[in-house]
Amino acid sequence: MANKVKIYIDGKEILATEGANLLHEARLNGFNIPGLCYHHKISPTGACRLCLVKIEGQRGMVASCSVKVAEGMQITAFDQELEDTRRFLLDYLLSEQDIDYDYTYHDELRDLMLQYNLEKPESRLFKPVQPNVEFKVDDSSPVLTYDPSKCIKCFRCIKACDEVQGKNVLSFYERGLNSYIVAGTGVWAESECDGCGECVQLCPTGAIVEKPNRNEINLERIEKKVRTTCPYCGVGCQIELLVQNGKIVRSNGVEGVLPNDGRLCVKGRFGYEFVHSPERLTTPLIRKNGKFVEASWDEALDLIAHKFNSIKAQYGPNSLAGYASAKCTNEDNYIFQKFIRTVFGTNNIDYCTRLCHASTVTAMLKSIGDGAASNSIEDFETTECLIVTGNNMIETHPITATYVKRGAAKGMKIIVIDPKWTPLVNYSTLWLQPRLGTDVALLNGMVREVIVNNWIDHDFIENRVEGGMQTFLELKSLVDKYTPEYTEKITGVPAEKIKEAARIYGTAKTAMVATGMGMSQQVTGTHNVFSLLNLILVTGKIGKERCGIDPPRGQNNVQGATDVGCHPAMYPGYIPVANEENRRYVAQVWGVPFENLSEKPGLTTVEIVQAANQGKIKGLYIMGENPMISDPNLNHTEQALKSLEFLVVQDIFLTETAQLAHVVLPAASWAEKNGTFVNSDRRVLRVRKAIDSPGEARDDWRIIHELAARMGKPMPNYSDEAEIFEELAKVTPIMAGISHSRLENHGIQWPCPSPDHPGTSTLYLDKFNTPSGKAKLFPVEHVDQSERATPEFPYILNSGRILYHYHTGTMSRKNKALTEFINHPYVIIHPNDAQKLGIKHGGIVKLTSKRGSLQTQVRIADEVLEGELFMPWHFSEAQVNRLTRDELDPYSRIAPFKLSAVRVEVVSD
Ligand SMILES: Nc1nc2c(c(=O)[nH]1)N[C@H]1C(S)=C(S)[C@@H](COP(=O)(O)OP(=O)(O)OC[C@H]3O[C@@H](n4cnc5c(=O)[nH]c(N)nc54)[C@H](O)[C@@H]3O)O[C@H]1N2
Ligand SMILES: Nc1nc2c(c(=O)[nH]1)N[C@H]1C(S)=C(S)[C@@H](COP(=O)(O)OP(=O)(O)OC[C@H]3O[C@@H](n4cnc5c(=O)[nH]c(N)nc54)[C@H](O)[C@@H]3O)O[C@H]1N2
Ligand code: SF4
Ligand code: SF4
Ligand code: FES
Ligand SMILES: [Mo]
Repeated sequence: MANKVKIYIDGKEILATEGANLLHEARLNGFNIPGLCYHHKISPTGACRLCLVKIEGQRGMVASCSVKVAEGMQITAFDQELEDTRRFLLDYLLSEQDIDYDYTYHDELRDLMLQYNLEKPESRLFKPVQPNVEFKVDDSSPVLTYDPSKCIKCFRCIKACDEVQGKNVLSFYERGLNSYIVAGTGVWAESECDGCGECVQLCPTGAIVEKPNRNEINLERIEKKVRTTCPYCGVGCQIELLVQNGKIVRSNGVEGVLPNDGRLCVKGRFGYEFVHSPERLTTPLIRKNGKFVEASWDEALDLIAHKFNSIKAQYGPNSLAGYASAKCTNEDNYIFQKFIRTVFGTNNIDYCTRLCHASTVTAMLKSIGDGAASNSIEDFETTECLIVTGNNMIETHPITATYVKRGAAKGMKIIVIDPKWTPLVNYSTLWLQPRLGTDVALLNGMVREVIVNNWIDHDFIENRVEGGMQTFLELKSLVDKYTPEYTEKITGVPAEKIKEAARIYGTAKTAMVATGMGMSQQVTGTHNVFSLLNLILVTGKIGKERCGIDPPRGQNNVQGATDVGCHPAMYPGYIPVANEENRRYVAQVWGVPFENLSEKPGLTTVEIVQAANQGKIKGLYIMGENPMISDPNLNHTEQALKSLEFLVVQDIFLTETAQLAHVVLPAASWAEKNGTFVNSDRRVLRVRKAIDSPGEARDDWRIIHELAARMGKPMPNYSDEAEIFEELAKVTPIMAGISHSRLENHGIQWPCPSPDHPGTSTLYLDKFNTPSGKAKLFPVEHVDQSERATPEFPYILNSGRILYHYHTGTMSRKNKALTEFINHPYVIIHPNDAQKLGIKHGGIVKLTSKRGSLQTQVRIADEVLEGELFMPWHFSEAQVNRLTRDELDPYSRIAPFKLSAVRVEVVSD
C-alpha cells in the first residue's frame, strides 16, 4: 500500500499519497488547479504551465503536474500572483487559437477562458495572431478530424496514442507557429491509426474531434449519459453512452474504473450505430407460404407455444433444444436455461462457447478445476513474461493488449506462438511460427527443455500437483522424445527458438499465458491445452500472484452465459446436472417438481445440428446466435435447420439463420436493456438501458418469460432484472454475494460467496478447484492431424478475426465508421504460393474443400507460412464455414475451424 503523508495546500491539511502527482492529488482534494497538458493516464509534460503553484522552500512558481508529493509540503495553489500568471498564460494561448465553438466536443480551454473572463478580445492583452499560414485540416480518417487551429501543443494526443494505447502513430511537426500533430507520415488515413479514439478522448480542446454524428451532436442537448458495458468482446470495457433525441450519438470510455480506465478500441467507441439501423427487427414475423408476414406478439407467441408443446407431446422433451446467447445478459440467459430445463424439460442447451473455448474450459476444469481466467487484466502489465498462443490479442482483445504493450515497454518478455503473423509480434521478444495444428509437439518440446535444464519447480510439483514427482516422471518420460530437433521436424520451429522460449518462460519469476482460438479450435483442442497446462504446472507458474492462465474470453458475455447455467451438463455455478442434491435445491428455488429436472446431460451445439439431421431434434429455439454463418460445415447446418419441424429465432436482425426460421422474434439490443455481463476476468459488470427499443422489439428475458406462461409453465413475476439476479445468486454459489446494487460503481470478480466478500482477483492462491485441491498433469502425445494437405487439396486454411469486424458481421457491418476501414472478404496467400499459382494481389480465387467452396479476393503477404492460407470469417459473401469440418474434438466437442485442406483456383487476376 502506498504511504500517506501530510501536505498543506492553501493552509489546509491534506492526507496525500507519497510520491504521487501533486496536481492529481490536489484535484482529488477539491483544489481545482487549472492545467491542460496533464492527464492521469500519461506522463507529465509540463507544457502549458497553467498548473503553476508555489512550494515553500522552492524558488518561484513550479508546475504542480511535474512535482511528486512529499511529507510536509506547504503549497500555495491560489493567490493573486498565481492567478494573474495563469490569466496571462491563457491569454497568450488564446491568441493563437481559433475560439469558434460548435458544441460538439468538450473544450477545457474554453472552460478556462470563460472562468478567467477572457472571452472578449477587448479583455485580452494579446491580439489574435492566427498565423497567416494555411492550417491543414486532416479529415482523412474515417473516425476523426484534426484541426490544427485548435491545437495547443499539449502532447496529450501523442502520449495517448503512445503511452496509453502503445501505438506510436502520432508525432509533432514543428516549424514555429506552424507546428502541428501528424499521423504517420502526414495523412491520417494512410497512417497506422486504427481508430481507437484515445487521442480524441484525451484532447483537451477541439483539435481532434470524432466524426460520426458531428453534424448532429450538441453537448448542451444531451438528454442523458448512461454508463454501461461494451457489447462486443469479452474485455468488458466500461463505456458512457451520450443520448440525444433518443439516439446514441457518442460513446466515451469511462475513466478511472477497471477493466479499461477509459481506454476503448474502435468497436467500443464507434460501433454503436447498428442499434439504430433501419434493418432492425421491429415486429414478430411468421413464415406463411414461404414468406415472412408481420404478426402480433400474441399471434407469434401462441403459435410458438402450440408448436413447441405439440412437438414435446409427440416426440418427448429431448426432441427440443435451445441455443442461448453470449451477446445477451446473465439475466436473459439465466431465464433461458431455466426455460429449457423447466418448460422444454431437457438439458439440450448450449451456445457459441462450444465453438470457442470449449476445449480450453474442458482441459482447465480437469486439470485445475475452473475454466475461467485465473488472473486479472492488470496482471498482463506486471508479470515478467507472457506467452500468447493462438490468440491475436491486439485485434481481438485490444484493451487487454494495451496492458501487454505497457508491460513490454517496461521490459516484459513476450513470446508469441502463432502460425500467422499478428501485430503483437512487433512487441514480442520471440515469435514461434509452428505449422498449423502442431502445438502439442511444440509444447511437449518446451516441457522437455524446462525439465532437462531443471527450470522446474520441485516444491510446487511435490505439494500442489496430484501424485507429486510420481506423475511428473510419467510426463517426463512421455516428453523425452520431443528433443528440440524432433520438435523442429514436426512443427517447423527452429530448435534454437524452442530452447530460447523454454528458457525465457522457465526462468522468469512470474509468468502468464494467454491462449486463444488457435489452440482451442482444433480436433486436438483439449490436448493442446493439456500440454500447455503441463508446462505451466511443472514450472509452478500458477497459484501465485501474477502467474497463471487467462484464456481471453471471446464474446461480451460468453463467460456469464455458462456461469448462469447455459450448459448441457451443468447447472448455474458449474454444478453438474447429475448432482441430485443441487437439482433438489434448485427445484425448490424455482418452485418446480424435482422429477421434472432431467439428470441426463443434453446435446452440445454441433451435436444438436447433427441430431436435427438425423431427425432426433425437431424443434429449436435460437436466441442471439447466427449458426448459418458461424457453425462448421455450413452445408450440413443448412440441411439440418431446414429439416426442423419448427425453428424460432430471436435476434435483433433478420440474419442468415433467421431467414430459415418459422417464426422470428424481435429482441431489444444491449443498449436497450438492463442487466449484467461477465467479462474475461470473471468481472460481473452492469449493463444499463440507454434508449428505447425500435418498434415492438422486447427484452429477451421478457419474451421467454411470456412464452413460458403460454406453454402452461409460468415463471414468477419478476419486477426487474435486479430481482432475476437475486434468484440467480441463490442458485449460483460463485455469485452468491453479488447483487445489482453492489455493482453500481464497479464490477466484482467471482467467486464472491457472500455480500461482504470483495470478490476474487487471483484464483488458486491456496488450492486448486479440483476435488483433491491439487492440480493434475495430463501427459499427451502429438498426433498428426486427420485432415492433411493432399494433391487434390494442397493448402491448409486457417480462419480468424480482424479488429474492425465481429463474427458474422450482423452488428459490426452496420457501422459506417467500421466498414470504412474494411468491408470485404480476402484470403492471405504467401508470395511464393501466389507466384506458383499465378495469382496477383487483389485478384479473385475460388477455394474448395471436401465440404464446399467460396470465392474471395487475394491479399499476398508473408504473414502466413508457405502452404498455409488465412481468411477472416466475418463476411457472409464468402462463407468460410462452407469449407470447414464438423469433425469434433472427442472431449470438448469443439470443431476445427482453424484447419481445413483446400485447393485454390484462379478466377480472375
Ligand atoms: N475484432 C474482433 N474481436 C473479437 C471477435 C471478433 O469477431 N472480432 N470475437 C471475439 C471472440 S468470440 C473470440 S473467441 C475471440 C477470439 O480471439 P482469438 O483467440 O484471437 O481468435 P482468432 O482470431 O480466431 O485466432 C487467433 C489466432 O490463432 C491462430 N492459429 C490458428 N491455428 C493455430 C494453431 O494451430 N496454433 C496456434 N498456436 N495458433 C493458431 C491464428 O493464426 C490467429 O492469429 O475474439 C473476440 N474478440
Ligand atoms: N470459421 C470460423 N468460424 C467460427 C469461428 C472461427 O474462428 N472461424 N469462431 C467461433 C466462435 S469463437 C464463436 S464465439 C462463434 C460465434 O458465433 P455466433 O454467436 O453465432 O456469432 P454472432 O455473429 O456473434 O451471433 C450473435 C447473434 O446475436 C444477435 N444479437 C446481438 N445482440 C443481441 C441481443 O441482445 N439479443 C438477441 N436475441 N440477439 C442479439 C446478433 O445479431 C447475431 O445474429 O463463431 C464460431 N465460428
Ligand atoms: S485514434 Fe488511436 S491509434 Fe489513431 S492516432 Fe488516435 S490514439 Fe493513435
Ligand atoms: S476491447 Fe472489447 S470490450 Fe473493449 S471496447 Fe473493444 S470490443 Fe469493446
Ligand atoms: S498541466 Fe501542468 S504544465 Fe500543463
Ligand atoms: Mo468465441
